[in-house]
Amino acid sequence: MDKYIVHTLTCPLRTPQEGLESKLTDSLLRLFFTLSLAYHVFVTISRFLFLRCRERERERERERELGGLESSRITGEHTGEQDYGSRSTFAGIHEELGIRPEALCESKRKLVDVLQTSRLDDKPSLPSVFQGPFQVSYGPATSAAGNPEEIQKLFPNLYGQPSVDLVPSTKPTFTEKKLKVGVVLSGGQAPGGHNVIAGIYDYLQEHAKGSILFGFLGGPAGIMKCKYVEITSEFLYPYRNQGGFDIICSGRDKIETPDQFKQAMDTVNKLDLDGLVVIGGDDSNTNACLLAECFRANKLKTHVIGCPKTIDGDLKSKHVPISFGFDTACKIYAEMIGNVMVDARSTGKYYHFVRLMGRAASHITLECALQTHPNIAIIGEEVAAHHQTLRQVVNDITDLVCKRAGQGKHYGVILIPEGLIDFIPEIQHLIAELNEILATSTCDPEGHWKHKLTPPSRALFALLPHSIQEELLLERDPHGNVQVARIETEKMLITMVEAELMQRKHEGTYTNNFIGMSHFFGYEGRCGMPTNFDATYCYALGFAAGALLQSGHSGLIASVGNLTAPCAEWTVGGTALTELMDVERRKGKNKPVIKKAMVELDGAPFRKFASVREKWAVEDSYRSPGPIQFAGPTAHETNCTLQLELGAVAA
Ligand SMILES: *[C@@H]1O[C@H](CO)[C@@H](O)[C@H](O)[C@H]1NC(C)=O
Ligand SMILES: CC(=O)N[C@H]1CO[C@H](CO)[C@@H](O)[C@@H]1O
Repeated sequence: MDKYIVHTLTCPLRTPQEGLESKLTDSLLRLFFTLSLAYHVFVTISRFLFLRCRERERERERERELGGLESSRITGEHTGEQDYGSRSTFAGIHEELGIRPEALCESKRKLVDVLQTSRLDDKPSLPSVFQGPFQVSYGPATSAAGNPEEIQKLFPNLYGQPSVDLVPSTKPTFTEKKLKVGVVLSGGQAPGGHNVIAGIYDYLQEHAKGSILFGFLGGPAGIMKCKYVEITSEFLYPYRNQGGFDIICSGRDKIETPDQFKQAMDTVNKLDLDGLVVIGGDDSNTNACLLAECFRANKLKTHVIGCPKTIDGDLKSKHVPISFGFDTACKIYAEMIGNVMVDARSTGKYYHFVRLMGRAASHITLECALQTHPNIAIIGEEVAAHHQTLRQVVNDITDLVCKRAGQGKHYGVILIPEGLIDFIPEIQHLIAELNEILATSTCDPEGHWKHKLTPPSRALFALLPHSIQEELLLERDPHGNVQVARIETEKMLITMVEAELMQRKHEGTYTNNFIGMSHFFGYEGRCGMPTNFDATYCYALGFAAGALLQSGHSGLIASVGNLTAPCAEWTVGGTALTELMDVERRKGKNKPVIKKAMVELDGAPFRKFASVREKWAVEDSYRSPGPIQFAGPTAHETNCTLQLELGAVAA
């Protein structure tokens, strides 16, 4: 094209014929130029529009990540949440991406692993009460975990209802009327969720043939937007005894506003539901109770039953001995910790600092310590009870490093609960001050802003490693607050121990080398194939939920007890959700909450740990339990926390 232009422009002599031709050529050329100009303008504008769209798409993506979508199948990756995000709009995202939620579930799970496949046909045992006809036996009227008058005001239709036990009877007591039931997975994954759904499904098939089970897609958003699938036997099969929540996926939305309650009512009316099972942690079960109250107050026939789910182990009470997923997650972490211990002893030169998931409570760290016998396991609740400072925690670790060095040991394993920072008051003060300061001003590079900190906070800030200082200043959530959970405590402690050892080197009290290795075990444990215990426990919970709905109960959490006995002797029933509740003042309003169960320092598991930890600190009593077993001598162990709490083994 360029050549042609050059040619026409440089042609010196023209005949008239040529003149006409060149005029024609000129106008053709002009037309061509115009067209090409228009084309360029068009391309530029579309490019601009495309880039803007992409930018907006990215923004939306970021919002979504903050919202903590619980589906790795859609985003292709985990979204870094751990209950710190606020909202997700799972169904909305499907619409935006043009994905039908139904299609998501049409792409049936394909199992290619021999072990996974072999687990599919493993039918969990059932408590003996389900072997024959049973009836309901009621306990005394219940109260609340705290502020009973307030709880009564918030739940006038449910408050005080008795807990329920299923007991054998001579003849069937419930009509086998067909039921329509919905189920929803709410919050972070925990191994065994699929078996709860399998339990509900099988219960309905066995005891109310012809019943229908709907699975709401993507968590509570699925209820609000009425996005669901019907769960059939073929659909369910590839998920039996498997980890994950991908059968219907989960989400973190809460049904909170009057509008959202209305949407939920519309959905259960539209589907004509007799029951709704909410599988979730403390917040989700609180939400389940609010729904139960709302449906009853509005005279809907839909009953609501909760199921205790969370790997963190902080949802428990007298009647709910444990939440599902805890057992599997701890065994997965214990395997990895055991491996790291063998590594420590093999190389002889590393200190492994392992941070474990579990949010505020240190149940996971304690259970893993009991299973693996580390040199140190920090228990957040103890740090709080003794008002320990960060400096003291660091000094304790450093002292042990020096002591072991004296024995010629330059390695060790240290377990750190994710919630440690929540328990050190001085860090809480620092964070509160930072939130305050950063809300109104920015940090000048010269550091003048630091003078706004109180002297103790300023001293603490100066003590922190540079990377942690940056995390504190830069990583904020959408509300502008420091993201405490993102702070890599294990790295922080390594750096601080290094600094302290350097100091001691100067003083001549330590002469060796210290190499710290950091680990965070979290997501690795949330979706493992459930242990025999979790698989069986969850299946029983599903049966319990089915039975509670069939017997016409609402506002209860399915509870299966006597868990250290063989499965046949497990007790089955439901506990009033209001009995687990207390009120908390949030934003000037009384909000019902299920109190998180923290590690009790006078409880058997902690006492057991406290009695042996000094030995573990200096001697290497490492225990490497290996991978989860489904058959063989250790396949049916439930472990330490539960055994000790229920008094099955002496502390
Ligand atoms: C719990 O299990 C034990 C066996 O370990 C059994 O003797 C007891 O009767 C069971 N308790 C209940 C309430 O079923
Ligand atoms: C890891 C661990 O401590 N496992 C224990 C689990 O419980 C059984 C008893 O059922 C014990 O024998 C195991 O040692």
